[in-house]
Amino acid sequence: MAIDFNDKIYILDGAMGTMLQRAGMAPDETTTQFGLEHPRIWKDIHSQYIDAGADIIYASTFGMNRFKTEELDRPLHEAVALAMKAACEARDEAGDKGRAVKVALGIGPLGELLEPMGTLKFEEAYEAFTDLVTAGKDNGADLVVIETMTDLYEVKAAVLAVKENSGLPVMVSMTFEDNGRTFTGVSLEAMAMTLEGLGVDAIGINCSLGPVEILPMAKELRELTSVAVFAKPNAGLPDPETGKYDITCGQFIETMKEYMQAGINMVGGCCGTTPEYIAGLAECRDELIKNGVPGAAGKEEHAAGKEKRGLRICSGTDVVHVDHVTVIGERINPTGKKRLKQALLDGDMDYILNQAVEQIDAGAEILDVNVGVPSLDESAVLPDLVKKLQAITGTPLQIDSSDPAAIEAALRVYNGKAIVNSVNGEPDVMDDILPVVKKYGAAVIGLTLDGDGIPATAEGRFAIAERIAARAADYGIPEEDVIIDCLTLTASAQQKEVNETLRAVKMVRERLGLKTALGVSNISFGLPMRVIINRTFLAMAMECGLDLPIINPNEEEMMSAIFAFNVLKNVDENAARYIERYGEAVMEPGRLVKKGGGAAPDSGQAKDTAEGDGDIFCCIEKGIKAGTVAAVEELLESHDEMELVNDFLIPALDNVGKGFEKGTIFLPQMLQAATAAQAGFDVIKTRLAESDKESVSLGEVVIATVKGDIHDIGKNIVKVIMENYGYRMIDLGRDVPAEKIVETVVERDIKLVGLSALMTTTLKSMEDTITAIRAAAPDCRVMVGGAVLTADYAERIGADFYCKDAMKSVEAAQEVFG
Ligand code: THG
Repeated sequence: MAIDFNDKIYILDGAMGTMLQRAGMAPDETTTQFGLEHPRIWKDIHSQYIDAGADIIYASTFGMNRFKTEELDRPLHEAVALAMKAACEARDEAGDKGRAVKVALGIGPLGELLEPMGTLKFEEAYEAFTDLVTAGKDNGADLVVIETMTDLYEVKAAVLAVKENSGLPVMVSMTFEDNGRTFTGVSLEAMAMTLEGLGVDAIGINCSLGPVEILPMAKELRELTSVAVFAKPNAGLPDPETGKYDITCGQFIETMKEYMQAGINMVGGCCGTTPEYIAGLAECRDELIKNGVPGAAGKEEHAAGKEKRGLRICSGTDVVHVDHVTVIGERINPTGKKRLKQALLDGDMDYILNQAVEQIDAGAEILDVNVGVPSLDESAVLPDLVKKLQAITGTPLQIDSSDPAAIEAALRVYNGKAIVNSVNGEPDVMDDILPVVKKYGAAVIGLTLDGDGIPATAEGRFAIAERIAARAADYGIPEEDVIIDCLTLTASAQQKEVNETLRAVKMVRERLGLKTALGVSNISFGLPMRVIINRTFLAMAMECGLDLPIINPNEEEMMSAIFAFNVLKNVDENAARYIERYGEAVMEPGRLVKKGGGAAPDSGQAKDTAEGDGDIFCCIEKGIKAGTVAAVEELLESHDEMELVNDFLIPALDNVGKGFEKGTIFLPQMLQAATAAQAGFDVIKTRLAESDKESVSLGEVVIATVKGDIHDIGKNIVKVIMENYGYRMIDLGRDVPAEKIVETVVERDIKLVGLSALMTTTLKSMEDTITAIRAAAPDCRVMVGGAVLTADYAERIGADFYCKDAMKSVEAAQEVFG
C-alpha cells in the first residue's frame, strides 16, 4: 500500500504541544496527559490545521508506548484509540466538505536507549512499536509517521513493526544537530540509504532547529534519496527563558518557500508553529504552483540521481562509497582457521572482535562475517556476532552465509545497509535469498555458478551474471546494489581458467555496468609464496575492473597494491588516501614501519605487545571488555591501583573523549569504550576491597533530572561516562524536587551536582534548584546540561558549568576534584 509522495507538494501540520499550551496545558503536564483529559481540544486543533491547509495530520500518539503507561493512566490501546478518534473525526468532517485529508499514527522515540547504548533489546523495541502500530491500524490510521528519532536502529525496529504488522505507508523523520548528525551520530546519508532500502515512503528532518538551519540539510537529503523528502522545522530556536521560538510566521514561510523550490515536497512545522504558519505554507505552495513550480522537482529527476549515487554501504554512522577499490576483510571466517573455529564454539567473542579491530586498523573498509561451523546454529550465532561487532565498530558489515534464515536474522539486527554474501545463479537459491535482500535493503554478491557448477569460460559466467541481475531486478533490487563475483579458481589446478575469470570480470563491468567482487586468495592454493601470486592476480583483476577484493588486509603486500592502484587509476584524488597511509612510512624487508621507528599508536604510552590485544589503550578505545580486564590484571602486577587509573584508564578514555569532541567517534562507540573501562575499574575496585585500601573514587557527584522533567537519557549517559572515569555517581533519578537534591548535598558534603532538563518548561525548575543549592551549600558547584540549554542561559541561571555533552561533565569534574 505504498504511496508515491513525490507526486505533488503536501502540506503537513504544525505543533500540537504549542497549541495545547495555548489551550491551558500546565507546564508540568505532557501533551499526552493533557490531551487524554481533553480529547475535544485535540480534535479542535486537528481541525484548525486542516482548515489551514494540512493534507496530512499527525494523531497525538507520539508519546504513547508501553514504557510510558504511567503517563497514560490507562491501557495503551485505549489511549491510542482516543488520540486516533480525535484526529479521525477531524479528518472525516473535512471529508464531508470535500477535503481529502490523511491521518498519520505518530510514533516517537520509546524513551529508552537500545543496545548497545542502553539495555533495551532490538526485538523488545520491535514489540513495543508493534503494539502501537496495531492500535493505530485498528483505529483508522491512513499511514504512520515515525518522527523525532535520533537512533537509526530504533527507527529500523519501528519501520519493521509497521511493515510487518500493517502494510500502511510510512514516513520517517529524524532530528539532527547543527553538525549534520543526530545525537547518536547518524548522518543524513546513512539515514537515507538505510531507510530507502527498508522501503519507507518518505524521509525527512524534524524538530531541534529552525528552517534556516535545516535548509542545507534538507537540500542535501533531497540529493541523497529518490523517495519523497519532508521537513518540519521548529519556529526558529527557543528562548530558554520564555520558551518562545524566535522567528515569525512571515520569516518561516519565506525560508520554507526555498524548501519547496528545492524539491522538498512535504512541508510542515514542529515546535512553536501554529495554524497560522501552516496556512502560510499552503498559500505559498499554491502560489508556487500557479507560477509553475511543478510539485516536487520531478520524480524522474530523483530516480535519475540514483545512478549517480552508485553502490554505497553503511552502518549507523559510517558510509562507504564503492567508487574506488574497496577492501573487504575476510578474516572473520572459520574456514581453515582452528583458533577462530574454537572461539566460535566457545563463544569467545573477544577473540573475534580483535580480528575485526585488527582488520580495520589494517585498512579494511567492510568486514565479511561468516560463522559457518557445522555444529553451530548460524541463525543464532550470526545475528549475535553482528550485534557485538556493530557495538564496537562503525565499519559496515558483509553477511556471509548460504542459509537464508541466518542471513535474515543477521540483516534484521544490522544497523545500516549491509552486503549479503552470497547468492548464485540457481533459481531456487535466488528465490530464497533475493527477497530477503530486498526486504532489508541490502546489496548482494552474486556468484557466477549454478546447478551445473562454474562455467569454464568467461562467456558462460557472464550469462549467469546476466540471469542474476535480471532476477534481482524482478525482485525490485536496484541495479547498483548487485555485485558479481566471477569466481577465482586455483591457478595450480586450473591454470588456463585464470584468464577466464579476468575476462569475465571485464565483461560484467563493461557490458552490465555492475560492480564486481573476488575472493582473491583462492588463486594461490598449493603454490609456494602465495602472496606473490595473490598480489599479482589482484593487480591484474583490478585492471579488469575488480571493485571489491575480499582479502586478508593484514597482508601489507596486498594493501599497498590497492592503495597504489587507486592512485594510478586516478580515483584516489591527489593521492590523498595513499599519502595518509604511506606519507611517513618506510618499507623494511617484509614489514611496514612508521618513520622514527616503533609501531606504537599515538598515545605513546601504549604497551608494546606482539598482537596488540593486550594493549589496554586499544582495548578501551575499541570497547573490548575482556581484553581490558586481562590488561588491567597484567598491569596490576607492576603498577599501583591509582597509577593504573590515572596513567592508563583515564588517559585511554580521554583519547576516546577527544575523538568524540572532534566528531570522529560517536555516542555508541564512546559508551562502549566507557563500558570496557568500567570492567577495568571493577577489577581495581575488587583488588582495593581485598587489600583494604581506600576507595578508588575520584570524587562523589550527585546527578538528577530536575522537578517536572521526566527525560533522563542525557543524565543516564553522563552517569555511565563519569562512573567510568572513576567518579562515584549518586543518581537521584528524574523529576527530582530541589529539596531532595539539597538534602543529599548537605548530608554527604557533595562538591559537585549535575542537573539535567530537556524541556524549556523545566528550565525554571533548574534555576530554582540551583538557587536552593547555593543557599544551603555555597561551596558546591553545579553543572547543567540538556537539549534546550545554551551556555548563555546556563550562566544566567547561575550554573558553574555548562555541559554541552557528557565529555564536558568529565572536564567539569576534573576541574572541581583536581
Ligand atoms: N567469493 C566470495 N566470498 C568468499 C570467497 C569468494 N568468501 C570466502 C572466501 N572466498 C574468501 N574468504 C577467505 C577467508 C579465509 C581464508 C581465505 C579466504 C583463509 N585462508 C587461509 C589459507 O588460504 O590457507 C587459511 C589459513 C589462515 O589464513 O589462517 O582462511 O571467493 N564472494
